[in-house]
Order: sequence, then structure tokens, then C-alpha cells
Amino acid sequence: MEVVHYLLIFGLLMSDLGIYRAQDSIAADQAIRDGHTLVSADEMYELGFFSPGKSMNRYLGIWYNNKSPQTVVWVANRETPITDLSGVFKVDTNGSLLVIASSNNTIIWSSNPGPVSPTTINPVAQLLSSGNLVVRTTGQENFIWQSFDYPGDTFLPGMKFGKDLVSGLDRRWSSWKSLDDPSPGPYILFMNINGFPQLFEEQDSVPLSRFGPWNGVTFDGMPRHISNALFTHNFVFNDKEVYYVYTLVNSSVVTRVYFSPDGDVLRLNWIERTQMWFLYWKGNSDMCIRFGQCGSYGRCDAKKSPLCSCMEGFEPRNPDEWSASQWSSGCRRRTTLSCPDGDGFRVFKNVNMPDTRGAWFNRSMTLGECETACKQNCSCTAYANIDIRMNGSGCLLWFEDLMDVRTVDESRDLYVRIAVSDLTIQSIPEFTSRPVSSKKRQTITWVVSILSSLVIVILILAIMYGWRKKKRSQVKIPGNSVIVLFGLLPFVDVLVKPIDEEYIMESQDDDTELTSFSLSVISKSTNDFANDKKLGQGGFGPVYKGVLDDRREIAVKRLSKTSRQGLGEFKNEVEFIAKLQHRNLVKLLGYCIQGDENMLIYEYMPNKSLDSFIFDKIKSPILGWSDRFNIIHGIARGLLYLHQDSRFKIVHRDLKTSNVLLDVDMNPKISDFGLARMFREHENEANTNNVVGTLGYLAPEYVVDGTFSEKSDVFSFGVLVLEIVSGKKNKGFSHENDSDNLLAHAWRLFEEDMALELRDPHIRESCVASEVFRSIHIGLLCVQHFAKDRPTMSSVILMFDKEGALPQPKQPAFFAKGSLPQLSLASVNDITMTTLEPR
Ligand SMILES: *[C@@H]1O[C@H](CO)[C@@H](O)[C@H](O)[C@H]1NC(C)=O
Ligand SMILES: *[C@@H]1O[C@H](CO)[C@@H](O)[C@H](O)[C@H]1NC(C)=O
Ligand SMILES: *[C@@H]1O[C@H](CO)[C@@H](O)[C@H](O)[C@H]1NC(C)=O
Ligand SMILES: *[C@@H]1O[C@H](CO)[C@@H](O)[C@H](O)[C@H]1NC(C)=O
Ligand SMILES: *[C@@H]1O[C@H](CO)[C@@H](O)[C@H](O)[C@H]1NC(C)=O
Ligand SMILES: *[C@@H]1O[C@H](CO)[C@@H](O)[C@H](O)[C@H]1NC(C)=O
Ligand SMILES: *[C@@H]1O[C@H](CO)[C@@H](O)[C@H](O)[C@H]1NC(C)=O
Ligand SMILES: CC(=O)N[C@H]1CO[C@H](CO)[C@@H](O)[C@@H]1O
Repeated sequence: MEVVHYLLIFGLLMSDLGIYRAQDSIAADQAIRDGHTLVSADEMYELGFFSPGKSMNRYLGIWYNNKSPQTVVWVANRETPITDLSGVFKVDTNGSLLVIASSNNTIIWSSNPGPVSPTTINPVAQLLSSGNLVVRTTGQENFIWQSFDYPGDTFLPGMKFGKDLVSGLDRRWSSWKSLDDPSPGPYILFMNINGFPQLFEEQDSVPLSRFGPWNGVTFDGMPRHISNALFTHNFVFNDKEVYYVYTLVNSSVVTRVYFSPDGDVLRLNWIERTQMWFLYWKGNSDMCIRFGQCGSYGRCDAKKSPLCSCMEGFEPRNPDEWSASQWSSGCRRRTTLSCPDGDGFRVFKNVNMPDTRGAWFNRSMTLGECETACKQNCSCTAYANIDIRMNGSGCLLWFEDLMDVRTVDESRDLYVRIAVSDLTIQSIPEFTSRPVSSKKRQTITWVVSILSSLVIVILILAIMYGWRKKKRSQVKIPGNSVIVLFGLLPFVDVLVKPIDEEYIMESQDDDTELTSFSLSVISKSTNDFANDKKLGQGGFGPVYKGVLDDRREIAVKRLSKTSRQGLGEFKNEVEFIAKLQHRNLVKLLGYCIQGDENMLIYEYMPNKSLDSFIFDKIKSPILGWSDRFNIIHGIARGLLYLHQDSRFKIVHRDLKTSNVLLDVDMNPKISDFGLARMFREHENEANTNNVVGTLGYLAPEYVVDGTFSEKSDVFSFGVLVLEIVSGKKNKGFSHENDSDNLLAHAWRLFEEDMALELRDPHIRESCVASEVFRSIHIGLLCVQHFAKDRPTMSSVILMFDKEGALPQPKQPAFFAKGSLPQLSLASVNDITMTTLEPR
């Protein structure tokens, strides 16, 4: 059997003999030099020196053998690179692993296995098939040292993630600084054992997200199906250690959990057919995962707008901030508690467990005992079971304000102490609230909860059955069943580039799961792309209306086959829109990729785009002031979401009337993300040589310098508001006074106290003068020349919602007609993708 280990691949320098061969272990008299590698017995992993990304530095690391691009799973000298090719890896006779720069004979890194007696050991280092680099005494099983105890940014099957309470060893992850630099970046993920253990992600020691606590089946708040297909996982929590571990069901599956330099937690699977890593699951995808998003007693629901609401019985602590989407101040009780007699407990269903860092627990108590314990202590704010299996067991008690409560799909009860007078407030039906005193209600609650757990069990069984059926029907495709299950396989070729190019598709959440439509279905639904089904021309190709067999109406965006630039936008659009969910953003239903066809399928917007109303002589009168005001509001909220509320900061870059679609009820939805750009957390501004967008909506700093930021969207928003109010296009605006454009005209009227003159004659009757006036005022604030003078979208929303005085706008950009930029493309049109050369 040993022979198998000695495969000839690249080779290893047998120090004295000079023979190169591959093996999986080295003894104390051997060394691995830069250029040579160790390979694990199953040939899965390889150890040697490498240079990450564009860097020239050399690091000792472990990566997947035979996978391209090189995917590193562990690095020894993360912070101390070797700058030349003189690196040597060896085992010291005392059991230490050493990385040495032989050009100057310096020890760059050592493993320091702790107190090992040098006389008794005869150490050997071995790269196991699990990817674990271990040191042991020859012939003995237990490890003196193992790389699994010092994880970096990759979590492999069999690794323990958490704390050894006896030795104090804390196995936490830290992301790389960048793809070129493996030294620890700002993000860490670790097991926080204060109170009841949970996982925390921190950025520069500030909590970013929280996962857990473990509920017996999975981390609370995570979908349970995640664990089923590929691996089993477990959480061990006893006097000696607290850790999480996962084990593959079929060891031939290649999967890893990766902590990216941006702080994202991703599970990636290797797909042999396409030779690519495929994103299977992403840990922190929705906005509610941001720790404390809604403050104390706030409840976050990613599917709702606004994101945060107060838990029933609570009200915003600071209503002004709250209505401006600044939720961090949270909520407070409507009625103060009068413990012990005036309080009861209200059941909250479908919520995850609040932050347990300050919680108390006992794993053998029943829910009844738990209730008694909480009732007896007036500082106890809530209680719940720990383990959801077997009808629930264990007791968690909270003594502080409840933080980080999110709405989740899994049913789980949290009992929160509330004044009796608040128990019946709002939507929750009578029987779910339970005053302490009422025996009768208690019985009802029991009956109801037994009934509802039955229903849930049946539901779960039904889902599992359906799921298994789905799985069975798809397993035929060799090697890919796992991915097919999650529905996005066709994207592998087109969209999922290697992870270092940051093309990431989310696929895990049933609600955001995109459907793959077949070409024949789409073709049929659009009458074979008949001309009369054409709705218009989008940024990268025509858009058609379709009707599916189930009568659902769809809009089909078809990428022109000739457009190379279009493909980039197409990918961009999918990348963004799939991540975003908001009432005022258009919803992507699925895609169709077959042969050389690339299409995106959207919900159909029966009332077309905003420009088809406001600039149309016949339809313009239909759109009265209240509709217009509502549309302005909706666009503002959609934009605020892009800029601030989503986990990412996104600049749309092409906001205009034709990109605002209207649904049945004339609610606006922002569409066309082909040009959108994502900003990193601390990035505020970017620069481009390729100015794209549509004339008339572009901010001056963008046209002139190519600089864009959220403030360039604010500018476009301002133009849009003035257009909606006036019913006139900014581009091509004409007026008896020839020297004015729309912005200058609006400003002049405003200065002369005649702002209302600007309004569309069609809204004269329906308008509310104060609202029109305020809209013009805010519009003018948004189109000010200097980006720094323009308000952010959150202040725009505040300005709309409140009555107070507004600042005086300064002169708008492009004040005189002649100052509009002279552009190399003179015949520009309203279609996106006007490419301008910045001066
Ligand atoms: C030895 O060489 C390595 C790699 O070139 C370098 O990183 C290190 O700083 C050098 N140490 C000394 C003491 O010169
Ligand atoms: C083992 O040897 C290395 C290098 O000689 C040294 O740095 C390390 O401290 C030693 N470790 C122990 C446990 O003696
Ligand atoms: C594991 O997966 C491989 C490849 O998909 C398959 O050939 C093999 O039968 C599986 N083994 C088990 C035990 O399911
Ligand atoms: C936990 O609760 C059980 C049952 O009530 C009790 O016997 C046990 O002592 C408790 N343990 C602790 C640590 O409080
Ligand atoms: C209530 O619980 C808190 C926190 O565990 C504790 O400090 C306090 O002594 C308890 N009060 C009573 C009356 O038991
Ligand atoms: C769950 O509760 C029901 C009703 O109290 C009981 O009949 C059933 O045996 C319980 N199941 C388990 C696994 O404890
Ligand atoms: C045109 O603008 C000039 C200032 O540039 C102003 O004096 C004049 O009254 C304006 N005319 C009309 C018709 O608005
Ligand atoms: C104002 C307007 O035209 N509204 C229309 C929007 O679309 C729905 C559905 O087609 C129509 O019923 C409305 O009249």
C-alpha cells in the first residue's frame, strides 16, 4: 500500500540522494524546496510553494492538486512571504515545521507545536487525504501538530471550527487581505462563546453578522435543506470543546467553504465537467444578515419594504430616524413593564433567536420550566427552547434588550415579555398571545401549537417528498445532480467565472431562485419573437412581451447575438438584479440560455415605462398629480435601497424615465441594471474612462471627469423629478426663452418665486401646490452643480416626508444651454449606451 503513495508526479528532493519524487510525507532529514511538492495519498491535495494572484512573493501552502486556477486552502507563512525562490520546508528534529529562506538562512515561519521532548520523537510530517498537514511521531496515531487547528480562509470537511475550552485553542477564520495577499484581512469569523455559543463575523472587531445559535439541526435562521444533499453537519458543545464540523456524505464530492477577502462566506463546489467552482450557497446574502440592522426589538424581513419593523408591542425609539430608514436606534416598549403581575409573554413565530451573548441556558429544562424561570426573574426579557428537535427542549433566557431578530421561514417560537395591555396589539391573532394569568388561554395555545406543529411536520414531509422527487428526476445528468438541484446549471458556462473574478450567482434561497426557461417555451410565448410582441429596445437588445401557458405575462430581454459589449451588460444585470429585492425594483423571474441565445425573463409591467406617459400628449393627462407624486416617492425609495439599504452600495448610472417601469397599480419599478456598479464598503467614488449613460441625465462631474458616485444618481433623480413635474424632457427642452434648458428654466422660475409655472398643464387641476413646489425644490437641490451640495437619497426621503424648511438650492449644473458638454457622438439618442469621451 505504501507504494501507492510514491507516485511520480513532480517530485520531491530527497535531500541527500537528489532523487525527485512525489510522496505524501517527509521525515526530519528531508526537505521540500521551492518547485517541488508533497501530494496527498489520494492525489487530492498538494503542498508546496506558490505565489498568489499577481504577487511575486512565495508562500508555503496547500492547494487542490490538478485544479485550475490554483485554489489554495491553507497557507503557512501568511504574513511573512519569501521574496525569492529559495524557500525550503522541513521538519525539525524537535517536531517543529520550518519554512526557511535558504538565501540568507532565516527561519521565516515555524509551527511551534508546544512542549515536545526532542529526545523521544522521530517526527514525520504528512499531508493527509483530508488536506490536513500533520506532524506525528513515526508509527504513532496522535498528532503533535495539525494545520486544521490553524485555519485560514477555507473550511474543509472534517475541520473543527470553534474553541477547545481546555487548551484554549481558538480555531477561527480570517480572510485574506486580497486575492494577492494571504495575510489576515479585516474580516474574521469565530465562535463566540459568551452566553450561548454563536458564530460571529467581525470587521476590524466590529460585529458584522451573526449566525446561530445552533438549534439542534442547523444554525438558527438558516434553511435546513442546506445540510441534506452533500454533507452532514454537527455542533459539539460540552465542557471540553465547542465546535462546528461538517462531513461529506460522498467523499468524491469536492466542496469547500470560503471566506472571501470581502468578508463573504461562500460554499463552493467543484464541477468536474466545467472545471469550475460553482457557488452553492452564500452565507451573508440578504440585508438582514447585517448585525443589529433594525436595532433592539426591531425585526428585519428581507422580503419586506421597509426592511425593519418593530416587534408587536414595541414602537420606534426615534420615529424620525426610523422613517428615514435609519433603524439602528431600534424600538422601545409601548407600555413599561410592571413585573411581576402586569406582564405576560407573547409568542413570536418565524423568527430567529436574538443575540445570545448575554443569554443564560440550561439544556435539560423543558419549556414549562423555562417559562417559570423567566417569569420569576423580572429582568428576564424572553425565553425559548434551545433545541427544536423532539418538540423542543432546553431553555434559553434573555436578560437584555433583544437584538438582531429576523423573520425566517422555519417555525420557531420566541416568548417575549410584554405588558399585558400590549399583548393584543396588532395583527397577531388573539390566541398567540398569552397573559400569564389565563389558564384557559394557555390550554388553547397548547392545542393550537400542537396543531400547528403537526401542520409543520406535514409540510416538512411534503417538502422533503417534493424535493426528493425533484432530485430523482434530475439525477440522470451525470456528475451534476447537486447543482441541477439548485437550478442554475446553465449559468455555469456563461456566468460563473472562477471565483477570483468575483462573478457570483446566488442560488440557495428558494425565493430568489431563478427559473431556467427553455427556448421553446420562450419562443412560443412570444410568438416566435414576433415583431408585434416587441416592447422596445433595451440597453443590449430588444425586449418582447410573452405569455406563458399558465397565462402569466413576462417580458423577455433578448441579447443581440452580435453584441459583445451586450454580453458584459447581460452578466452585470444578472449579477445585480438577482441580488436585489425591493418593491421599487423590477423583478427578474429567470433566464433562458440555449445555443447562442441569452435572455432574461422579467415580470411584465403592463403600463410600460414612465416616459410613455409623461411625454405623450394623449397619455399624459391620465397621469394625475397623486400618481406622479407616488411615482417620485417610489423611485426615491428604490434608489435609497440601492445606495444604502442593500448590503452592497450600488450606483445605477442610468436612471431615466424610460428605465422606470409601471406596474398595474402604477407603482414605479427601476429597471435596467446593465450599467450598474457596485461599491465596496468604504468606497465612495469611482472613475471611468468610458462614460456611459444617457444624455440629459448625466451629472457634470461624470461627463467631464468620468467620476461617478451615488451623487450622480441623485443628479439623475433630480432631472427625473423635474421632468415628471413639468412633463418636459430635459434633453431637447425648448422654451420661448431660447437660452434655457429645463434645469435652468426651473431654477429661474424658482428664483423668481414662480416655480409652479413649471408644472405640466395637465396636472393643473389635480395638483397639490405645496407638494409640487416641494418636489421642484428637492429636484433643484438634486441637480446642483457640485456633487457635495446634492443631498443623499435618505435625506431626500426625509425632505419629502417632513414639512420643515429646505435649504436654498444653488445654481444647477449646465446652467446655460451652451454649457452642455459638446460630445463626440452628436446624434445621441435616448437609448442607453451613449458612449461619451470625457474631456
Ligand atoms: C531573508 O530573506 C527573506 C526572503 O528573501 C526575506 O524575507 C528576509 O527579510 C531575509 N531576512 C534577513 C534577515 O535578511
Ligand atoms: C524546535 O526547533 C526550532 C528551530 O530550531 C525552534 O525555533 C523551536 O523553538 C524548537 N521548538 C521546541 C519545542 O523546542
Ligand atoms: C459518490 O459519487 C460518485 C460520483 O458522483 C459515484 O460514482 C459514487 O457511486 C458515489 N458513491 C456513493 C457511495 O454514493
Ligand atoms: C438544569 O435544569 C435541570 C432541570 O431543571 C436541573 O436539574 C439542573 O440542575 C440545571 N442545571 C443547571 C446548571 O442549572
Ligand atoms: C435575575 O437574573 C439575573 C441574571 O441572571 C441575575 O443577576 C439576578 O440575580 C436574577 N434575579 C433574581 C431575582 O433572581
Ligand atoms: C411531541 O409532542 C406530542 C404531543 O405532546 C407527543 O405525542 C409526541 O410523542 C412528542 N414527540 C416527541 C418526539 O417527543
Ligand atoms: C428670458 O431670460 C431672460 C434672462 O436671461 C429674462 O430676462 C427674460 O425675462 C426671459 N424671458 C422669458 C419669456 O421668460
Ligand atoms: C393609467 C393606466 O393606464 N393604467 C393601466 C395600467 O395597466 C392596467 C392593466 O393593464 C390597466 O388596467 C390600467 O388601466
